[in-house]
Amino acid sequence: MDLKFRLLRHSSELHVDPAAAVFYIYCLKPCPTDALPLSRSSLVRPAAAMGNAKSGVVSKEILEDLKLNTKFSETEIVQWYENFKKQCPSGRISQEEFQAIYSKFFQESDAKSYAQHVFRSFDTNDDGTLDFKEYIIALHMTSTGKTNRKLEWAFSLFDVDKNGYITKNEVKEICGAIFKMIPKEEINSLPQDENTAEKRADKLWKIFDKPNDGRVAEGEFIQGVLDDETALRLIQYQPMK
Ligand SMILES: [Ca+2]
Ligand SMILES: [Ca+2]
Repeated sequence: MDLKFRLLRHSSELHVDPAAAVFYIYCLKPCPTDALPLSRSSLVRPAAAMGNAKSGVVSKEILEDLKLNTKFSETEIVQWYENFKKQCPSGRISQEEFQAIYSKFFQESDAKSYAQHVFRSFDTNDDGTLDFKEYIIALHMTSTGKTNRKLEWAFSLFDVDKNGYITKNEVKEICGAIFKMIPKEEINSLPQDENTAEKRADKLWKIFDKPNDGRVAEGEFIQGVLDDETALRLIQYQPMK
């Protein structure tokens, strides 16, 4: 079984977003639950003891920050950092690289615009690249299940202009991007009322915009998805196979 399908299998078991699976591919981490091959003591060295500044040890500050703000252990973060530096010696992932990884994952469809939006949602400091910290936070947010954390991320994905509200046009934009990722034969088996990007957006918007004020705040979005299984399904794309 190739890496892609192994990851798809794991992603559906663990309700991991394809975005997280893409990140696992990036760091060549076979699956989220794999035991780490190296012992903790061999991985964690104090930054000051480093003989070579380029030896790829994560800084204590970033490590502490990520331990505090994600579910990952020190050992996991350190191993991801080592892999990250191997894959990405510059320490930054560009939008083009990110799109290329997505395209590998979705070979039968066009994931380009979705990848662009995902990249934008992870690039929290808007500098056009993803650094290690943004990368680990992204992995953390997308690899949890139906939790507020993942829904906060989903909200930021839909809030294209980052103004704190989602409008119907933004829902249309993201539904359009999601739709391009769905292979043709899967589209044929979708329910009548969600088999185009417009219908999907309409259906989703009806669930969210209850007071009809034309915009949805983060809290309304998260509550809407928690209250409605259909909304949870429609905001994301889980490949069928
Ligand atoms: Ca950035
Ligand atoms: Ca917005």
